[in-house]
Amino acid sequence: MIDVGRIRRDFPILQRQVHGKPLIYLDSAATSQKPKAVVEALVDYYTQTNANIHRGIHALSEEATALYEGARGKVARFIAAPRPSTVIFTRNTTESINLVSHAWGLRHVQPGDEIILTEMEHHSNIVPWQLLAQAKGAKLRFIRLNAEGQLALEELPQLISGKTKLITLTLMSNVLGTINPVRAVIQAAHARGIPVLVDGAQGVPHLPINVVDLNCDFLAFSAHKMLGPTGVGVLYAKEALLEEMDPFLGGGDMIRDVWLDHSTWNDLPWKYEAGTPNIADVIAFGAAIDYLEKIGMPEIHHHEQELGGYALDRLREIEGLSVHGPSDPSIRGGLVSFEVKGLHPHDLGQLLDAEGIAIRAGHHCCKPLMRKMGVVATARASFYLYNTREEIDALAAAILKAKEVFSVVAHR
Ligand code: 7TS
Repeated sequence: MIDVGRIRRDFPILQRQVHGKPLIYLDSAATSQKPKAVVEALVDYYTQTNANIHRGIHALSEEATALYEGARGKVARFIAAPRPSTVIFTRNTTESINLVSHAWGLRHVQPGDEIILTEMEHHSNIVPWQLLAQAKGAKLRFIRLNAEGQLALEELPQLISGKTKLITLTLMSNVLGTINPVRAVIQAAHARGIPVLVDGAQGVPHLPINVVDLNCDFLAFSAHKMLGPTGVGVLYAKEALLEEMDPFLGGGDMIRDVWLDHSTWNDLPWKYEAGTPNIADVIAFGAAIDYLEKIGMPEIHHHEQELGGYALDRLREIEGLSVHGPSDPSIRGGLVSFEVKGLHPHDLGQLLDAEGIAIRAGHHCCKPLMRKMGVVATARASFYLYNTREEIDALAAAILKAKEVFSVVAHR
């Protein structure tokens, strides 16, 4: 059991008011809030250490380099990567996926080849593959969803063929909350010699993850969704893939030597980190990981699943409200997308905001999924380690109030 009261004291923003009401933050799937330790790591870095890394021989530069590489070590430990050099810092999940679609995709994907995605992917795990497919004359195929918002995995054997070059899928849907059986997909893919990219943007912040045990080939995720700052993403990849791939961006730090007509590449991981990286935010991300590990990922997952189940129960009590995604809470993470009959998600979002409750309303960067679901937008409440049952009660009460306000307005 985690001590949510104590955790909340570490997040100064949770003390503030919005429109005169205590903030109830239910939008962590968009970005999480940050504990004091992360903010302090940023302040400490800029007030005590600030220098460029990997180049100076002066004390500050050496200290900054040690902190930056130390954060890489923390990320590697967090996902159980075999070596820190298999952890590449990027700007976000989106950039990590684009790194693979360029550095791996341009080399390996040929005309007529196929890449398998799923119908529940975020735009950032669709558009890079569309660009690659267009550039290479390749084709995208999709694992379909069933009515419960789960992958129709029984169709996978028919989708995989001798032309399949990669399978890419999200660990957890940012709309449906579905936790996908990525292990089964990876096993099926590897049986045919096909690598798998896991979009961990929603999964890694909430579930214990071990990349060796999972045996994924690529894993992409963002610091800002797991208590860290914006502007830092991670790409983990198997060492052999990183060794063999070409660089993504060219410039300083990623080279071993440069002549006027050609260059050679630095060792891993720096081969993929061109230019001055986001030093301060990477270091503060290390503080976020320390924080998550102190609380414990199994405990965080358990808390969120409990909250998710409670939210399903409370929201389903509301007349005219339907919840999207699996009805079984054990295959869902801590987020709930829903629809209230007669109330547009944006109107609902605004009415909840007036009560100090932050949810997200929109297409959640999943337009193909919205079309599949037959909606233009959903309302979504998402939870993290700092949320409570009382906040879900407040959400349910505010939805009931919004329904009343809206029916009064609609009948005037
Ligand atoms: N993949 C998934 C599954 C996501 O949910 C998101 C962001 C991304 C990739 C992209 O992450 P980024 O850090 O590169 O932007 N999802 C959301 C969301 O659901 N609401 O705001 C951002």
